[in-house]
Amino acid sequence: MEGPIVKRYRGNPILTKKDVPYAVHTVHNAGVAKYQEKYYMLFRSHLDTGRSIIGLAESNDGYSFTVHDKPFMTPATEEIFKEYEAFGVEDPRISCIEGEYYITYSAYSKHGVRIGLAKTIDFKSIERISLITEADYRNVVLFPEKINGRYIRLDRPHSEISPWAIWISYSKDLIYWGESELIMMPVPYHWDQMKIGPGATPIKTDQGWLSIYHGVFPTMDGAIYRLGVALHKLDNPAIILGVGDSWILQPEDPWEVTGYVHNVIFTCGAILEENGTVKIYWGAADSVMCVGTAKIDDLISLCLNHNRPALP
Ligand code: BMA
Repeated sequence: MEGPIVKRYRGNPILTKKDVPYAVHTVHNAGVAKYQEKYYMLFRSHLDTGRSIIGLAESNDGYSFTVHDKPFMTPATEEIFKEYEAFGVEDPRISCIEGEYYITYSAYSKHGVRIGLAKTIDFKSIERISLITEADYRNVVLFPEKINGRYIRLDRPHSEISPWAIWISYSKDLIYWGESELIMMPVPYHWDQMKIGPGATPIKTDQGWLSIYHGVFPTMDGAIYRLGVALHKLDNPAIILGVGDSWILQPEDPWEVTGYVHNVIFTCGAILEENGTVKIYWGAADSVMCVGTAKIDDLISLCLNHNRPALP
């Protein structure tokens, strides 16, 4: 492999608040999916209040996006969602399951942060389905197909006595989840030692499910958010075949190092193309959206050949 494992697109950042036809301060942490040959991006934006809403942008090539006139998702006005989204909706992930696009997002309120599940079939309208965790959870992402007859998700519950880590849960109907299990932990004094969380929707490959996750390292100048990769067994994603020992992307460009929150690379979406490259989308410094490409084989090789254990 020559050069960095993830090649940044030269036209980064690909989306900023200047591209949004309504008043927002940021464009970041977007989920991405392909629908009818187009790329659809659901991005998070901060409002004046500091609370977040979700906008929609579309693209023919995955690099040049046009933002729709109106936000796609704002805090709900109807119960029960109204009560739990009052402080905003954040960080959407999109999983296409049997032709329908499911969106998991963080719902903030005075009660804490929990995960909402919504659905769209056409990126025109959205239907909320259920709140699928209690507080406090963030970064929940669904596998894009049922495995052994069940839906599966990666979870990130919050804990006061253990570093925040990646769990897995199962469901028959997408609403009721259980059999939860801790599957991956941060490693002490490593780039992801402070906390880890699921990132992009897992990508199916013939060698396993590739998960691009975020890992956080604490410094005297605050946290540094980087991306790493893990490979989960195809027919049983609770088994991790390998976690890449080194990160694949860290804040380096000026808009990644400085912004609303400095030193942040945070992904909610990646697309595997037919030529074996993955477009990885990331929010930079909680301010703008960027994209880069990696070869799926390089990411898998990192997981299988230069790895560390998923659990201590
Ligand atoms: C996390 C989340 C992300 C954000 C990151 C860096 O806790 O809030 O949405 O990108 O912090 O601020």
